[in-house]
Amino acid sequence: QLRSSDCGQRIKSMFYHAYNSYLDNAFPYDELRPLTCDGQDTWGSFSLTLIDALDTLLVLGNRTEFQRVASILQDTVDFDIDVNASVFETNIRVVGGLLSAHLLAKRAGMELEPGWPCSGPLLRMAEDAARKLLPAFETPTGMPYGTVNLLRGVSPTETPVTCTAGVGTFILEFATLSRLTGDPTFENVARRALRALWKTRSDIGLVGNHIDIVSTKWVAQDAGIGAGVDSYFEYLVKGAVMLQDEELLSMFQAYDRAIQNYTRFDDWYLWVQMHKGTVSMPIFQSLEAFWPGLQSLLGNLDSAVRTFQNYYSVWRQFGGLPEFYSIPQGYTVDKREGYPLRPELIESAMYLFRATGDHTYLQLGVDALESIEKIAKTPCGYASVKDLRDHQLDNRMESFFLAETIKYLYLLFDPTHFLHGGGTEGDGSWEEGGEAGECVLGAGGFIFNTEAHPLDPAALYCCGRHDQDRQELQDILLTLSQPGSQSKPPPKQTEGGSQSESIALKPGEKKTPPLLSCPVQPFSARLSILGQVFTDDT
Ligand code: DMJ
Repeated sequence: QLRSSDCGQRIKSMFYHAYNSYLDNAFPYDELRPLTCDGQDTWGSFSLTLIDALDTLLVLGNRTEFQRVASILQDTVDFDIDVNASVFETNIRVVGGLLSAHLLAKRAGMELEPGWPCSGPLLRMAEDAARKLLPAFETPTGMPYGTVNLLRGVSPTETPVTCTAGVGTFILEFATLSRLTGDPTFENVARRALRALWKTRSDIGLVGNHIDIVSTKWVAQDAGIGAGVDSYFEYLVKGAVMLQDEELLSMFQAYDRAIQNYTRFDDWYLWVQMHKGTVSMPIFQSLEAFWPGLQSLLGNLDSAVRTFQNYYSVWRQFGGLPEFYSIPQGYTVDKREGYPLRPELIESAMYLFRATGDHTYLQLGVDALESIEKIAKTPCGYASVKDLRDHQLDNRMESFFLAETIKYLYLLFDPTHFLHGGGTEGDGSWEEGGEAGECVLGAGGFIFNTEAHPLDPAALYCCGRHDQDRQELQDILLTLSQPGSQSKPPPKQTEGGSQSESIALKPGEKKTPPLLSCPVQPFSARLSILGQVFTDDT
């Protein structure tokens, strides 16, 4: 029953049923409407499902279709449009999807332009989309507005109230963009927003759900790990790993202490009032199901396993995860009985299977596969489940179904997939990698953004190095052009305060390992021991 290769085939068929239905009936709209077999624009007007699904094609091994779609997107998608778009969603789905596709382009057999991975058409598209989001960050606090008009910037009537995740879910994509392109603006705005948000935490160390980004007043004061907050915590952890950044990790650790203290009961996580710590909603939300995966990345396996078991029991009760589940009542919450084919529990199963090898997690994969086929399949796609009690459907197939749910399902059953890392493609070092100092990509595993778009940390260091080379050359030329001047120009200071590092070594000199790195370990392995790496004072 648990033959992984059979499951892999079934998951591929699921993908192509949904994907071909989208192409045949909905493209160029953002999403497929699986009950009426047509399309609709939802988060913008950028063929969102195609962008979100692009890297999944490669994950499933379809290089030719990846190449075809990459070139269609280059020819057809235009971000110069008069559309109000969510800053958060555009970032995680569009910028994240394009960045990931750009970084996978070589593996997909695409023709690469000189300078790749530090340049390329998909990178330019990602940059173009991200630039459209920058006006949202021009606020007194640096925390972004939630919506921006892609042509005209932020509307003067735009509400300053934004959810927490909408402020703190940029560092992965924006730092990647900055490090690849050499333009620090993106990383700087993402960091400024994170620091501003950090300052608003309550005396007991919690953040609420919605904040006024101008006045910094908390408008919704429920603190928890689910809707409105989730990926903020995810990005502190993944940002810390990808950028080897202690500041981000210590922010997360402080939050985690407060979360464990005030919100955790019997390995469930409840919602509490952010200032008092009193329970405000004793519910579990399906969006919270990413948490065991994140815990396993931090090495907190026991706790992750127990919380996963709680969540899996809810899945078994309904054959899916209802959006909200009342823990005391053991039942769904009124008007929140739907299951829009979200990925989070499958995502956690993937990480936990990698960490433990326990077949319970494969069983969840089989359950998910069967449930989705049985409840959600329609003649042209897969539909969001409106109500898990009677299996009524909604006329919507969210793009994350192809970007995340199917990708994580597939990766769950393929533990040797290249995206799991493991250092098979290099020895984890980029220092002397490749001929003539080329980058060694894929050497340290991948970091998934919150929409399951894999980012290759090695590329950031390659292009960062490329940028430093350029800067160093410029500095040398500058020095030489000042006759008589022997002095070295002062090192460049980044916003984070750390010095830009020269890669030019003196003969016999050894390169100092970058902060917090474990040079020969894949990033995925580093994640699993992060707790030790970062807390060991010795
Ligand atoms: C996705 O867009 C992302 O995973 C986001 O972080 C949360 N919501 C959906 C999936 O449920």
